[in-house]
Amino acid sequence: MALPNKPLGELKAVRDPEVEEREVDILIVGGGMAACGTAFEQKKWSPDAKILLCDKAAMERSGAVAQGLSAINTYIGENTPDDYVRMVRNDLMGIVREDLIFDLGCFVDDSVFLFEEWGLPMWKLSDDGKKMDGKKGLKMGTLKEGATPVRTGKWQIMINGESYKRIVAEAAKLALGDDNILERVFIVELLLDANEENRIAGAVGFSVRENKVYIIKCNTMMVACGGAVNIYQPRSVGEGKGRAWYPVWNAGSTYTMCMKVGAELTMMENRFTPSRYKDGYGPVGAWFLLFKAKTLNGLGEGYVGSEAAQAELQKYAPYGTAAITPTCLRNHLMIFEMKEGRGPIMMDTVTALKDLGASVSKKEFKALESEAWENFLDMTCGQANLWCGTNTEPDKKNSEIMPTEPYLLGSHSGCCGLWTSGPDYDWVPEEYKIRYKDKVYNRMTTVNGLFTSGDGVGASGHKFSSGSHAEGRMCAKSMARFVRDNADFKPTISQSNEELVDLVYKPVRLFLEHCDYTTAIDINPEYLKPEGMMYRLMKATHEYGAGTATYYQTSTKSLEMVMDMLQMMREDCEKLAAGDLHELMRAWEIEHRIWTVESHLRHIQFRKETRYPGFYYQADYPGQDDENWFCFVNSKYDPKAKEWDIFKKDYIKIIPD
Ligand code: SFD
Ligand code: AMP
Repeated sequence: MALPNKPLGELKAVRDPEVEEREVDILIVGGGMAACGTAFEQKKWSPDAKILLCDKAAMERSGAVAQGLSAINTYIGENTPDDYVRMVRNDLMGIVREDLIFDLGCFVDDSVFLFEEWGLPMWKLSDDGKKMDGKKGLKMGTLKEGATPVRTGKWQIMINGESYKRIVAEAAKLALGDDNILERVFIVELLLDANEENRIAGAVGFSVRENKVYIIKCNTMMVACGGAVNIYQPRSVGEGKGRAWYPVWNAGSTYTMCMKVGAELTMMENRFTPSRYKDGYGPVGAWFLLFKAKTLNGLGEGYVGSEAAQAELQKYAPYGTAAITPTCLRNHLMIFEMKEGRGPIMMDTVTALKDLGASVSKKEFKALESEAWENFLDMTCGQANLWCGTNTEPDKKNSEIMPTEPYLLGSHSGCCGLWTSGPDYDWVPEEYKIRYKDKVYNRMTTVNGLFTSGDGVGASGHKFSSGSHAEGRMCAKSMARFVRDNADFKPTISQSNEELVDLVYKPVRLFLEHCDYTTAIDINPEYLKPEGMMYRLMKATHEYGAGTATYYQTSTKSLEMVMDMLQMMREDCEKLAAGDLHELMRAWEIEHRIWTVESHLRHIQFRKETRYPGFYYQADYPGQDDENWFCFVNSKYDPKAKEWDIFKKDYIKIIPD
């Protein structure tokens, strides 16, 4: 249940927090789209199971959909799951888990139907082809009944989505019941079973509203804490620093917590460097697809069709020459122009709106103009504010777009994450199935009983909000079976409660021991604050790890250097100090970020090619090397030996071209 908002100021941390123990059958970590999917579905499949969901924030507005969205980017509709696989495979330069993508493609629309049933307004096409949004759209019937959505692209549909997350969270909360939800509880680490190798048994976390540590035992667990944001120096500075495109609260917890208990990661070298409206981070999809806008270089030229651009795309055939240019290559073309001195890149909103105006009535044009604003007001309201603040009327003045700092995620146009089992169908290769006691559990990681979904599942991007929800629901079914099959399991945790409290509250105790030594509370020879560590991490990745400082380029030597820096940061994290509960969360967030970044850069170091130009460049290995690198790169951290292993895994083609 949500605790009330805090009074003025942060709650001071005390040395000895209260401890609350819980034991459940199913633990859901995270409260975003995927976790809400699991929560909603779980009650149906495990009506008698004890379930608990922990979200670090309040579910109504937590995660990537906090501000809402104006489109659902994965709706199969009249398309086929095979075609969906082809689209994702092409966008991610060939190397994906086709079993996971196909499986998702078969289920995703059902989540979209549920959203509509729960009250999310979807745009519809009227019989004479007019776009009907809000209540007008509702009059056209539901998608499930066969109404036609307003497609922007082949896969995307328009919604009135400011309250999207509230609607999805409400259904999840009603399904679980308030007593089975802990909000404002940050999970710090997962716990393995004391008696059985490689078996999940629980998690430990703390409340950010009370001095309380939670120790939770479970039979099975789904971790969906989203992707990793604020791991690179953002382009925004000063007051704007908190602004980023993806949710700033997601700190790589999914990847770090799972890897620390030994779960295998895949494609962590992949990242998403999105092109966004400069400074406000407004998404560009609606402008490209719905408004049919084009980008211009600084000379006012539509550079995408130029000979130079086409020659660049040729280098990356067959992806570069496909009907839809992959996201990383669209970025590559922008970066190419900028490096050639032909920046900045502008979104030609003026021409797009003028052209649209010519083909529709005045009234319809007014509606489109409103949508240009609503598109941002629904999901990135800061961008609409920035337009106001800079006197930008999109029909009169073009706006600059720019590749942002990199993000790590597995549900949008990126594919890093955990290596999970595919479904147990006969067409799924054995190599893609993960078994526990001879049974295959879809979306289980290589740690027995530990599942993930959404941004957590690697090698299968382009799920977006709807796909993440659907994947969470798919996990629920697997987990229900897992709990039934292993009903006699008694989770046992090797650490004592005291040891776990020592771990979680270490930054608080260090602070309380030494904070009186200096007059400036943030400066102390005995400790450092998470804020300082954040700047250190961002500076290192920015300059050496292919951040914006170097136009996303790194090299063998830079990688070697940043690895040393990361090791030092991990050592120094032992001295992180936190005076209040918010700062304690910051301390754990930076720890999670550092581990996630390390795995990202280790993977880049291992893959000796540049598979995703436009997302990052390995200067010593430019271009793609299909002969040696048309494979997954996977890695595993051994929690006992405290060592990393990184290796190739075969890609298996399932869906023909
Ligand atoms: O415009 C802990 N996304 C879009 N999806 C679409 O379908 N359409 C769009 O229009 C999309 N666009 C978009 C999108 C996201 C953002 C931020 C913008 C625009 C501005 C992507 C989707 O939103 C995304 O794919 C899904 O939300 C991913 O779902 P999931 O469940 O994997 O992640 P989450 O929703 O962020 O939830 C994470 C949860 O974890 C919690 N959490 N809880 C406990 N302990 C910890 N240590 C935790 N760490 C995190 C979070 O609080 C949250 O509840 S557009 O760009 O294309
Ligand atoms: P974005 O707003 O960039 O996050 O994109 C939203 C959706 O539109 C995603 O499904 C993208 O893959 C897709 N998209 C964005 N830009 C383009 C483009 N220029 N061509 C094709 N698809 C695009």
